Amino acid sequence: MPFPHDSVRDAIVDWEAAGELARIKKEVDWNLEAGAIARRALEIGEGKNVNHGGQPAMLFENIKGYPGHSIISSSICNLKRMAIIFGHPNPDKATWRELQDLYIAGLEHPIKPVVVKKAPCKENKTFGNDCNLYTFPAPMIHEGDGGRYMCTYHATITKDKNSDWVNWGMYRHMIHDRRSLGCLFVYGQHGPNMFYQQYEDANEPMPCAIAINPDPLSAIAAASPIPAKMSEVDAVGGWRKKPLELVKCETNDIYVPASSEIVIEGIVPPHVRAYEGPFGEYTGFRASPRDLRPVFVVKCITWRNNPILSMASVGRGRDEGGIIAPVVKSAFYRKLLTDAGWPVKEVHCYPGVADLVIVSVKRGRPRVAQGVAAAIYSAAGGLYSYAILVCDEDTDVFNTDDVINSLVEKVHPERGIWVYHQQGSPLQPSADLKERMDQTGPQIVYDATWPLDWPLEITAPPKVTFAAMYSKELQDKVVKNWTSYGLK
Ligand SMILES: Cc1cc2nc3c(=O)[nH]c(=O)nc-3n(C[C@H](O)[C@H](O)[C@H](O)COP(=O)(O)O)c2cc1C
Ligand SMILES: [Mn+2]
Repeated sequence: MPFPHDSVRDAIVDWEAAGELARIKKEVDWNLEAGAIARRALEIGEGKNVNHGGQPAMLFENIKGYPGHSIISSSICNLKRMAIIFGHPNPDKATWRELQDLYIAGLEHPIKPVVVKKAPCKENKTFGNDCNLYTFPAPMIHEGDGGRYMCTYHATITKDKNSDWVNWGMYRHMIHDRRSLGCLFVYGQHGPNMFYQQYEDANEPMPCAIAINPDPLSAIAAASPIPAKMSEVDAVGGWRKKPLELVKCETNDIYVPASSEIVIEGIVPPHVRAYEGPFGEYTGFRASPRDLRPVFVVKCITWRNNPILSMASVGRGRDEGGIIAPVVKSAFYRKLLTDAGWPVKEVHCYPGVADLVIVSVKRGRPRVAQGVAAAIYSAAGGLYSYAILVCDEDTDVFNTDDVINSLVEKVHPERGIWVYHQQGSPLQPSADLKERMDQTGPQIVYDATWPLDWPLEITAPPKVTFAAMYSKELQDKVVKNWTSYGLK
């Protein structure tokens, strides 16, 4: 199947051909079993720092009580599956940095979508009181979740009230009843800002559509910090190098990816709240309490024949967010910092613990760690990056041993740690309950750069590594003779 993939079904063909998809034909219960299988798979190999390999995506084809339905889980949980959908020429060898570059190239050459009249997502339709979310096998993912989650990997689409800007975001939705969903609308995120600051302020319902399982690049766009006023769909066009096909909703003026498996149309009414959550979260903890949150009221559901629902069994480690962020957030921060004139070399949101942002910088600018951190913490999506490690440029941010070495050996315990109070995350496990509920949790910066007033040759301890200690001549000799020493 050639790049780009027009639907998740196209991507499934390619992932399967690359050994990156398992079809699970045995009957599986939507009630905890599917979530448990996916969670275990994501934890196999933990600690081994594998960027390729790991467990495949899973297509559950036999869901108890739901003939004709299936669920795909963990679609983007390793670098290789992500490389495949970005059209990388050699997915087995792809690096984080190469994917960051593909990501930025798309943003710099956005392509507008095209509108089609006929679309696969319209094969089935229900309206008003005939809508029933329980038609679909929405999973109870973790023990302790507040309900069945219809949307954990999707695009929630809203329109700016004052301009043409359309936003796609990935905000989880729990089923309340046949026709309503809860929304985790975090302050500072684009779609939630539109709701709180525009529609709710004007006491108007916000039109909204949720596209479940669009083509995989569209799902990645929804989970990406695309700058405000730029529509995620234009970025998708840029990555595809080809426009994406959209189709109009039945009950409002929102356009959705035509190949989506399921589309839920509706409104988010002003000043209505219902208890949402809790939910097992990507941090590896269930930190955000059940709370009163906005409600999505369903007006219409359309879907493809034999629809494929998506599921992210998020938790500790390399779930969807933990793998997407090292590409999309790292690329966004690198571009943002570089454009603002910070002397940044590399940025790496750590795979699986992507709230840690590792930044390497060229020496020279005073207070560089503090400046870099303030820029990240003030940026869109920066509220999820509450630990930043700033290193000198000779630290390889993609090398875990090098990163931990810098954190422990170069961060001065008194002078190297800075605490910020910018935007807090409601999901931050280390913040206390009130801080989580108010979004006022603090952030930390570890400065692992040698102080500017240390003359490097005199005060800074020299690095003791093969590359740093020996002449190029001797290094070349040792490498050349390696096998003749009897070594592998
Ligand atoms: C699987 C997954 C689930 C997510 N759930 C939420 C959520 O419930 N609420 C939220 O505010 N952000 C959530 N995010 C993060 C946002 O999707 C991300 O910050 C994105 O940039 C939001 O779009 P926006 O920048 O247009 O607001 C999730 C990300 C992933 C990968
Ligand atoms: Mn956005």
